[in-house]
Amino acid sequence: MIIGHPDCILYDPKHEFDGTALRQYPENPGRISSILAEIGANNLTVEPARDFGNEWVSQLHDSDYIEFLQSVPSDIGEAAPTAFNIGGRITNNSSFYAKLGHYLYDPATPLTTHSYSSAMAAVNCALTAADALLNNQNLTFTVARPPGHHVSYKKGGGYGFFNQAAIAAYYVRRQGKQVSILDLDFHHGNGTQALFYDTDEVQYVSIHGDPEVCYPYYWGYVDEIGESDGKGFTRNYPIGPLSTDDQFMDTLDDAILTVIEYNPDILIVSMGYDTYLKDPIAGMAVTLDGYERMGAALQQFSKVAVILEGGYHVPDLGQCFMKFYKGLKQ
Ligand code: OKP
Ligand code: ZN
Repeated sequence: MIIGHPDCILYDPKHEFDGTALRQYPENPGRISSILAEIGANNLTVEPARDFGNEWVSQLHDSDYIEFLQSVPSDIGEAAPTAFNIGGRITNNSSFYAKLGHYLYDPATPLTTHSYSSAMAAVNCALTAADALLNNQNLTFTVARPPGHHVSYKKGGGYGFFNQAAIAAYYVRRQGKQVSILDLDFHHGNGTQALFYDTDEVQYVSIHGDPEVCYPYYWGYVDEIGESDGKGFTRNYPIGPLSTDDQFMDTLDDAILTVIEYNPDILIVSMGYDTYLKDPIAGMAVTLDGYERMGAALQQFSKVAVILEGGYHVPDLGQCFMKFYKGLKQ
């Protein structure tokens, strides 16, 4: 079952600041069209997401942060912080730009009036995908954006505003199921890690580019394993930023053993196709065949929800998705 929502294409900023210049925004609605075209070409269909309201978003994100995203002034255009709050204060009367630097943690995630609607649609897709596993489905996929795995309790960034994979995991955990999140996006899911760092309620396992050289830079080292009740329930597998299919698969086999130890009823995959060899912003040396192999390696799990995170080579993104889909489905 594949799940989508029309609001996922509303958020459409034109530019990001890449440290030197403005460039075309890589995380754009064309990503969705690329995947939908491939889904259509394979005679598959997309089911609409259900509306879960605000309840589950509010469990994992701060209410003032949610309100801030909901009340972006209509004349603001594409707003990025001019200063970050690294330990100071805001008040209820703080201006929009003061709050912007307080609630975002990177300069390359522009906030627009549509950020909230698209992020909320992506949450509803993830919740619909997870909820279907509690009923009669065994395998669900979202075709949704923006990505969410960099988003923590009250800090957006990494192209996203709500952490839909974490929210879906929390939801199934509250329904009494054991749940693991396996994060295969190129980038470390620092937001997901932070949300579950001190709890054994959700296991978080990630494979990603070495943080010494790869965004988000400051998280994802092997010795980050969780704390207090969460000790041992976060596991990180940093790998070389140019890893091949074979290297990725070797690490995936190890990561899968770690998930099997936890023995989840439900596996949530934070899936990014930005490990692809042609990815314009990240990219390892993973090929289309590599995605089929990754999918096949996950067949052993009985209930899997695949949540879309990154993947920025728009022309090939649909094929990456479909290879992974077919590898996992067979
Ligand atoms: C979101 B997801 C690299 C700049 C990276 C932000 C990347 C966000 C990725 N030169 N800027 O994990 O795919
Ligand atoms: Zn990524």
